[in-house]
Amino acid sequence: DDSQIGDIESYMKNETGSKEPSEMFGAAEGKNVIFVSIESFQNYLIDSEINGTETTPFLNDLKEGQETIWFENFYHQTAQGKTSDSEFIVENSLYPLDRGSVYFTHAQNDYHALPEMLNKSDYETSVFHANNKSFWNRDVMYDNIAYDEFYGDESYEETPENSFGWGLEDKAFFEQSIPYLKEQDQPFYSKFITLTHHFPFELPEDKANIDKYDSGSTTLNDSFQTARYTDEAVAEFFEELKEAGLYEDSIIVLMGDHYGISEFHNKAMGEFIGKEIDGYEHIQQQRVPFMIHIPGYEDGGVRDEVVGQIDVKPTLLNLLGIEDKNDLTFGTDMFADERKGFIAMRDGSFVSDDHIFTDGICYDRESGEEVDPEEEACAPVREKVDKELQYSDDIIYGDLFRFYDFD
Ligand code: GP9
Ligand code: MN
Repeated sequence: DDSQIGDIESYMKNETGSKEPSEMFGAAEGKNVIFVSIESFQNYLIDSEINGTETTPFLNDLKEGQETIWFENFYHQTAQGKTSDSEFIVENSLYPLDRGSVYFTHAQNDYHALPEMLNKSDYETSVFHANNKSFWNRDVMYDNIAYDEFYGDESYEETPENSFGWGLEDKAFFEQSIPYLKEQDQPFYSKFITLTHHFPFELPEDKANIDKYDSGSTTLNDSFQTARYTDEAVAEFFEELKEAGLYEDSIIVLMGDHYGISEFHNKAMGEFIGKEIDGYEHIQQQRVPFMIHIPGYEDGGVRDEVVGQIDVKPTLLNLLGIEDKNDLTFGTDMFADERKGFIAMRDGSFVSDDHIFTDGICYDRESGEEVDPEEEACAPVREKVDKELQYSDDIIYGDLFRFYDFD
């Protein structure tokens, strides 16, 4: 009922970190936002090499440049809804559900999502994804949260040469998207969802520019080839944006949507990274790339704050100089000094500044050592995590935002 929203509102306004504008407020004011959701990309790929060849030469260089801010401790927070969960978290700064996909089960709820907010600030908003529009119920959800345009598979030309497996390859996807992107009124917010680096990570051999890894897991072995392909596709996309005259006035945000290598491949992954995968390392493997590229920016580099998908919405709004005191988010602007101090996973695991907690074990974040259970070091944050996940579920199951006045 509507009495519940009161407590939740005060929690979201007062206890999820600073809501004041940060140092980066307005740093990308009026710019277009090109948001690239990179399928299944995890941080093990970044700076990795197979037989002396870099897997992601473009992304490696990009993150080193002064025009890019790279958050090396950025965690995905998705559950069974995979890509759709990552979209939901980014758009709403709410948590996904612990089973199913919110995109399917609660697509008709009242939300206060990023595209709706951007529309009010005169942005044209769109999504590009070369797959069936009803996959993950996107057509319904996108309509509800007010994206202006959705370019699905019928907007692309698929041939036997430019597609395999899941469909259109990323290189063709970006190339064919450019004419549509040019049609957008500026400023625009456009989300691109890639597909090539998707399980089972099979790439036609003549398109592979890196060897496979050699381990007991075909999945892990093959993943380097599709990752390399997608890295090349993103590199080409940057060039195409420049040629189209769209680069200078845009910021480009790159994010991995969720893990690609599941825990069934822990043995092979452990060999690859050179350490055994215990609970601590399993959580660390949930880090995915998050880079903000701002053409002309001179103060980029690596940042080590503990951040996650829940923080993306407030961060982007802050960068664009859009302040909305009534918005309700569980995340915090990544550039804020005063942060909430933890990233919660859907199963109750978490990463805080000092600890990593999962499967009932509390680890020291820096050393990876188990903390003596008697100390209950993780207990205070655990309570907050459980409360926050419960609040998020209450909002979704009760459709509670319909009782809250965002204006
Ligand atoms: C499908 C694509 C992949 O459209 O987003 O979905 P996933 O299996 O990663 O959730
Ligand atoms: Mn995905």
